[in-house]
Amino acid sequence: MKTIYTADHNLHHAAYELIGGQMTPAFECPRRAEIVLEQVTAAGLGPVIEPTRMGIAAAAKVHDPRFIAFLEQAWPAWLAEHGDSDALPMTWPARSLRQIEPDSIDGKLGFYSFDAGCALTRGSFTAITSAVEVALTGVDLIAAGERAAFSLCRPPGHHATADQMGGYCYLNNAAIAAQVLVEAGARVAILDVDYHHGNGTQAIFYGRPDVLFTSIHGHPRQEYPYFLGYADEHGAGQGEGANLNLPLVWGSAWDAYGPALDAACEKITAFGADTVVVSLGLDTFEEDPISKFKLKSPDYLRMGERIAGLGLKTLFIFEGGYAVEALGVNTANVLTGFEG
Ligand code: Q9C
Ligand code: ZN
Repeated sequence: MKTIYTADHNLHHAAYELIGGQMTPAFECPRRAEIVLEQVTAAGLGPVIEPTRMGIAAAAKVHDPRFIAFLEQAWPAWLAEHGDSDALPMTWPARSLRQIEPDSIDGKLGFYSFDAGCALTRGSFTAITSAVEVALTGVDLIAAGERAAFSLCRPPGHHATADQMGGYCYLNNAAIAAQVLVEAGARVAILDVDYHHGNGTQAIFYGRPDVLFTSIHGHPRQEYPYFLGYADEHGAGQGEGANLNLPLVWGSAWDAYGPALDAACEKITAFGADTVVVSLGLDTFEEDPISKFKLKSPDYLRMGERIAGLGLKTLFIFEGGYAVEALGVNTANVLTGFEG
């Protein structure tokens, strides 16, 4: 299969994140995409192509245009207020507070985010928009008849909601791709295998019957993003039945993960999908520095085989994964397992 990649992702590079009370070098770093590119190339998976520069008008199909405008304008406003340091939110409109967009950049950063894991740097908006183009170029390949494609997006997207960034995510690459596929006539299911619940993707499609969202992730009682991802979230209104969460507890290995993946795949088959968008996070790996599942490198071959067993058109969209040394091999293993 083809991989879509652009070096633009390097323009987004947060210096630090606050973890466990310590300013720690940011886990979501440019090297992640570079090592995946290296290993996908070494595995001989197929050509690596640049994204088509179609712009991000399609992002407004799932995101609030005011949020997209905020992302575009945030850096110059931060630079004027604070100088050339990472733009980070620190105050949020939590329970008891008013939901009114402030004028100042610090207020806006809180209004349009749900955590502090989403720094904006000078080139972030270029990287964010290029990641959307990488995802949409994957859509074009599928629409043109390819069985599968790998959109090597960075920054990731699945935590981003219609109007909030968070969890290293800004625009929801997978949700935008899924929406464009739907509008092209596809019946789309999303399979989110990132360690963290894809709260943004779930929220975007929660009331809709036409896109199925399935996710296997750390249980929200234990794991980020903490406030969504329970098994009793089945969809709302017309979307009732089109959402499946399979939370697993800390320490889960393939013996628990494999059956959960089977359950997600059976739901996707029952939904009658013809296309699956895979939010491909590799932070389920046993050595991931911020995660607590225990998958091993060969397990990713099985993951790819099981996804191939769906027999559907498949768009892989890169999400999380922070054990950088093994990240490339683990990603290539999913794709190799899929190709069979
Ligand atoms: N105690 C993705 O994988 N912070 N995002 C975790 C660790 C947020 C992960 C703090 C993790 C976000 C795309
Ligand atoms: Zn993750």
